[in-house]
Amino acid sequence: MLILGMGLTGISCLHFFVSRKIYPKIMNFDSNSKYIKNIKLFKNITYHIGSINYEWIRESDLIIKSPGITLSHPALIYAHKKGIEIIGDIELFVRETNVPIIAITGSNGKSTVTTMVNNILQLSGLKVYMGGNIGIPALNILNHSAELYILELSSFQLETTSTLKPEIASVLNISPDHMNRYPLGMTEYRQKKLKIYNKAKLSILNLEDELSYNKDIKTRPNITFGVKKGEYHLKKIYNCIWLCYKSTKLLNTNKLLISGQHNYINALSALSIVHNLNIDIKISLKALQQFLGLPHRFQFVYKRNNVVWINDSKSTNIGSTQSAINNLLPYVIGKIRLILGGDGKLADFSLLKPYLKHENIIIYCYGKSQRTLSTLFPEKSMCLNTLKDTVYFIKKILKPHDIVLLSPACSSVDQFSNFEERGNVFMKLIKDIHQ
Ligand code: UMA
Ligand code: ADP
Repeated sequence: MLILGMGLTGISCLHFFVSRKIYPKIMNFDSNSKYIKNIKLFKNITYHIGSINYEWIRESDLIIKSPGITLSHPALIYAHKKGIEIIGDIELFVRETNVPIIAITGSNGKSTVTTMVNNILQLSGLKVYMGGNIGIPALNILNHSAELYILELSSFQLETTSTLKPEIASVLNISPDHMNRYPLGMTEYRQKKLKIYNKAKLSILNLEDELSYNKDIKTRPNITFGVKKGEYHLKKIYNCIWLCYKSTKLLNTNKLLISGQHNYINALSALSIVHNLNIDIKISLKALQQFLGLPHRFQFVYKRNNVVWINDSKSTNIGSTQSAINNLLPYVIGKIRLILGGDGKLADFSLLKPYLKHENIIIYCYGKSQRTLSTLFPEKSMCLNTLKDTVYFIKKILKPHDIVLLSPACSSVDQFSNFEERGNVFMKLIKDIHQ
């Protein structure tokens, strides 16, 4: 047996096997695994780092692949040709448990909705555990007392999962992402996401996002949500937006601590997901009202001299930047100073153009994709090397009523280890320039 990838997933797989007195081998193709120290702590484990050990691949009867490694990696093509079974940690997890699973995927909003559902179910007294792409490897939450699992699943994880039979499955939305991993483009990416519905007992559908379901899925048991369409929807009554179920008003969104239409939709999807679980609606609404939002997601971090700073570092694709801009445009008096940049993952950034054309938006581009991004609107774009350079530059030209928005539409890995580090650096820079 062979584990590929010495990251969070690889380590969780090692713990899983070693606790069962099974001692797999572990390999990292790159030479830089930040978890090498953790691997060395395991007794009886042999590891290989920095290249492909074809002999180990040939000898293995099962390969457990980390999501960051593409199935089209030469080592995995070789293994596939040899007829070796390749699975991921989620497949291992579902083979191990009979506890019902709520499975959530989508291009944006997964972590937010997964947390909302977790909060609702915990407040109602259920023994639930959440994990998966949210940063807690699924195998780490395997627990004898669990009544329900909530799994956030990425397209990478769904690729190597075949026997998942979720009690409830949801694709929140689909917009372009990870095009560097899908040579066949959106069709391929969408196909991986829709796999979540294959054996689901109940499907939760975003009626306004036609890419996120298909005709066949629509004929199976489902609950629907959407801004206007859907059993769960939003309704504007005078100047207030309400969360509604069919003709019933549930909650005025001004009672929520999170803002932005995308978050109201996230709340609707969380309510749709728990709909069939016999949860008192009052408890669900209470949990939603207590939810503070997750850090680095459209997070208002600082206000001074009538300038607002927003950390949306978790925006790693075009869709999330679009929603951040849409949320702000109705309220902007000064300029939106939008910071874009990082690793674009071969995205077609021209899709951002309609959202950036507003005269109040000024664009600052940094990092690996800065040139491509700056060609969208060269007349109002500026290129800088780093996030630090960008923040210091913006500081000099800020005016009252401006909004500085870090919503980079790119992954962070060109200059940071992850979106958290990027967001934390941004917040530290804001603090530094205001001292
Ligand atoms: N590696 C190689 N060769 C490669 C690729 C990776 O050797 O070609 C090695 C790296 O050196 C590293 C290890 O594999 O040591 C990393 O594996 P990994 O990238 O799968 O990372 P993990 O630490 O296992 O984290 C993964 C998810 N990462 C990815 O899918 C890229 C985490 O999601 C997830 O939280 C974690 O498992 C637990 O389930 C992160 C993510 O960015 C947040 N996800 C993407 C997203 O949300 O857009 C899908
Ligand atoms: P994911 O886990 O899918 O990456 P997050 O909840 O972490 O989702 O949010 C990631 C980014 O997407 C953030 O920039 C956030 O503001 C934005 N976002 C959250 N929900 C939605 C949504 N329903 N539609 C569009 N963007 C969203």
